[in-house]
Amino acid sequence: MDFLIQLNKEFVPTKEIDNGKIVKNPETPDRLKKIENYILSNNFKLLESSEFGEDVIYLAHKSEYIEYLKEKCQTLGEKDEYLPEVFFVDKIFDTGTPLKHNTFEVAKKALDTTLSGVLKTLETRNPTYILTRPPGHHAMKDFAGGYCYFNNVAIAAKYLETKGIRSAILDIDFHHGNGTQNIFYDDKEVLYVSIHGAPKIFYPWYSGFEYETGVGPAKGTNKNIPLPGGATWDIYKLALEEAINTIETFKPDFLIVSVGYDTHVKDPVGHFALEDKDYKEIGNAISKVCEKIGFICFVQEGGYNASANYKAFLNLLEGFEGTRR
Ligand code: SP5
Ligand code: ZN
Repeated sequence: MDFLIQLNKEFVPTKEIDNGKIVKNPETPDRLKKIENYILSNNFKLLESSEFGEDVIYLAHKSEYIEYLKEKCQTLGEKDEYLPEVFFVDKIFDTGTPLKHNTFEVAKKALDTTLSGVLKTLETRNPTYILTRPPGHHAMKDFAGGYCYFNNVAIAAKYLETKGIRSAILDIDFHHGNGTQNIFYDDKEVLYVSIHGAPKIFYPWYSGFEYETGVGPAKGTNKNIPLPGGATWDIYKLALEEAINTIETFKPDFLIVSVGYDTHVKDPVGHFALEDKDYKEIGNAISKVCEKIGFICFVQEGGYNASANYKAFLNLLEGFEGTRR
């Protein structure tokens, strides 16, 4: 596995409104620092990121949204943090996704890092892990939300689509990637498969249901596998098998994994009960499907307990690399 890292340490959101109360925002660089440290101190191949033009953002997002975000950030001072108090106003669909003066800039850097990783993978055929933040899978065509501003994996898949490369996106963050679903709902060239906490109970509540399968020619290219709170490996395993079967049937050229460790039992935001060793099984299962697909990238999404993230990551890596050596 090769790596790219962009933690945007100068971007630290502090607030979120949860159930009407102001609470601490968990989406900070600290949550990924242990993983970064491990990668940097273990002689892995670290790939450089290059800068893309702003036109890549338009592959998945609407111009009104992109321009709003850019202009709003420009009005903010270094210490300002703009947080809407209601859902779906000012191009932000929740109350946990604040704007700071550098939000546009850092979200673009996370995107550049993701695209760089994906292009490197095309070149080298090596699996790549893109350790970056802010995350992306909640960002819709025209709304930020869920700590996400630009949908890193969606833009990557659209970019690949312009080269005639068909992708599947496997989303194993605890939360449904409503943004990724939104962007590909009518696009039959990209398969979106997600395993997540049932939206009847868990964020983002309005999307992630089993009956959402895509529209028009894209019907059947969106698959949601919602699971109950407290789900352990015995339940999760079946969902993962189903997800992988769906991917194998689609026969993508490229697999992008939206990887979140908020499925871990010790995560403070997610509500599953996966344990360290379960991530070894996940890594192993993904490595097997990759024997049939040419290219794979992992892109970081959620995970809010730094130690749990680190252990989950180590196990995932071990499970993934185990069968490849
Ligand atoms: C990338 C990612 O993992 N984003 C997750 C966003 C979750 N945001 C807030 C969830 C708030 C749930 N609060 C439920 C009320 C319990 N008091
Ligand atoms: Zn999440």
